[in-house]
Amino acid sequence: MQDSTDEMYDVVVVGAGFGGMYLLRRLRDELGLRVLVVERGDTVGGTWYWNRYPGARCDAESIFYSYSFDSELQQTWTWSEKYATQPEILAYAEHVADRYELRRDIAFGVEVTGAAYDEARNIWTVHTSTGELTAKYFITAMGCLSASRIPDLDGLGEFNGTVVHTADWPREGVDLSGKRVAMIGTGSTGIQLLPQIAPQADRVTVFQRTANYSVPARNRRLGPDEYTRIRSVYRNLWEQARFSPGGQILASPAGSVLGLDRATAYSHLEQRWSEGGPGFIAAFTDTMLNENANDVSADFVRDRIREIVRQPETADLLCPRGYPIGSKRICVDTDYYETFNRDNVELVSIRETPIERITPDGVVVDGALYPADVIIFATGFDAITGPFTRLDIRGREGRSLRDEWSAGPGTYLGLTVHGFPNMFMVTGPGSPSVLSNMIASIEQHVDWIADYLTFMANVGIVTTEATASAQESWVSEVNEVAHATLYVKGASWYMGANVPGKPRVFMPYAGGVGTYRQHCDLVAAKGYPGFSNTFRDFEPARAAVRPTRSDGVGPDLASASHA
Ligand code: NA7
Repeated sequence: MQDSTDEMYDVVVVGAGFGGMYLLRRLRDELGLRVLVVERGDTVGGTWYWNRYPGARCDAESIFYSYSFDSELQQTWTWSEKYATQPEILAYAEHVADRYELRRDIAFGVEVTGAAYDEARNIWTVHTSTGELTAKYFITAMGCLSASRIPDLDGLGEFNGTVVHTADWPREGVDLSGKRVAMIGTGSTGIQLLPQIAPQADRVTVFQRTANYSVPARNRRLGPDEYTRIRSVYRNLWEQARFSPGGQILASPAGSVLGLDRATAYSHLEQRWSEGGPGFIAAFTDTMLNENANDVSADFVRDRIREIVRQPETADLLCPRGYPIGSKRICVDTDYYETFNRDNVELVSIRETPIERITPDGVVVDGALYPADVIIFATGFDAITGPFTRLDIRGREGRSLRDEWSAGPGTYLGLTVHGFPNMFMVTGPGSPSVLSNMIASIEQHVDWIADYLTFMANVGIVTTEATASAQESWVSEVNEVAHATLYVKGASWYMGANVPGKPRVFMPYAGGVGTYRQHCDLVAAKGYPGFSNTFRDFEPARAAVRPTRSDGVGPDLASASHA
């Protein structure tokens, strides 16, 4: 890797997950730009590189949680299960890296610590653990859940046993056989992990602050016949997915639940429950819009929990209350609730009585010591903005992104930030990101950015920056859309509620992938309003630019050159 400022890249990208890999593919191979991707891990995969805890699995269907930009790639890769495991997703990421020879332009094992826009030279200086880089464009593809969090618990440093966070699981694994395990956190991760570790461990004590709603995955193998059928319609499926609310195809809702009697509503939900997967939340059109409608699905899940879990007190603690189903991310499990029927699993609620402290021997709650040899933190992430605010990113006049976002993130389209010229974000705050199938969002963001860079080159723009007013309107749009839903009623990481002191602002765009795409496409079709630009020192050729999509042919760059 280059470690001085004497050589300039067109683009420095942070992160070689699915966002960074597709950026490299498009910007390097189709736009002909000189791109360097900086990655702190030692291979590609991002989220799927780090989150290698037992049971880690994607809860978007594998046929959608994979790229659509190359139909040959799509037609030749075979997913073995409906919901892919972490090792299989990582293998896919590595396959993609090899197929497009991405590794040669990725600096592995290098951590970006900050980046600063140099106004005089119109370049970005990117600070890394091994030196500085310079580039015309700075693009982040850091994922939304990459800044993991271990809560600040008294005495943690004195614990005699092993401490591990699920997002930093040792590659060699953690031997839990015969061990007493304390598992803290019951979000999607804890819910996937528990059924895997309970059979190995001597004992697992689960510390639950908030009970989550979880639905069964009903994961299964994808047989050859099914795969042949999928391949024959893959392109069409993706075409629909791109314009769908969640960037993947879920069964259509059965209309409003409010006009239905409970038995009819329950029979719809029963069908979703037996089909499995996150489509449960989309059983009706108004689940996320109306509290009475939401109660029906929430009651249904509580009824199932009481049926599954034999001990009534444990079942009661596991029943989520006080917030709408779906307002915190719905969890998808395999045998989570069933695992509480095992003799070696104990549930401790820390809702009213938080963890007091950690001692050398275990976890203390309400004066009682729960002995442990291993503490597993399944405590999640400083989501969405955390990956940014952990870095020192400086825009025009040295303004700090951390300060700019101290009351909540401001972006234009979730892709750019006022005051930070020539910087773009993939799945940034204000985009559908975590409310969508990430791959659908990633492809759309990267395509949009690639098209915009092409447009800039064609018309001679050398500096582009979202205007304050465009950003304000987009932030209002994001807020308005969120406040029309029940998402804002849950103390979720979507709202920053899991991190003490973080502003409570709903961060993703809740209007759906399809609607968001239309917003972005409209901006492109209108010639990119909402930006203030400076131009090269000559009369620009006003080239016609047509937006492209992941499966489309890229714009003609033969005439495009960079200033
Ligand atoms: P989540 O969904 O943020 O879950 C973290 C869990 O850890 C959740 O149950 C938290 O309780 C709990 N937590 C967090 N901090 C503490 C403290 N200080 N004490 C006790 N318990 C705590 O993260 P996941 O990794 O499970 O999932 C993240 C996403 O990854 C997931 O949605 C998928 O998209 C994949 P809380 O609910 O905040 O009360």
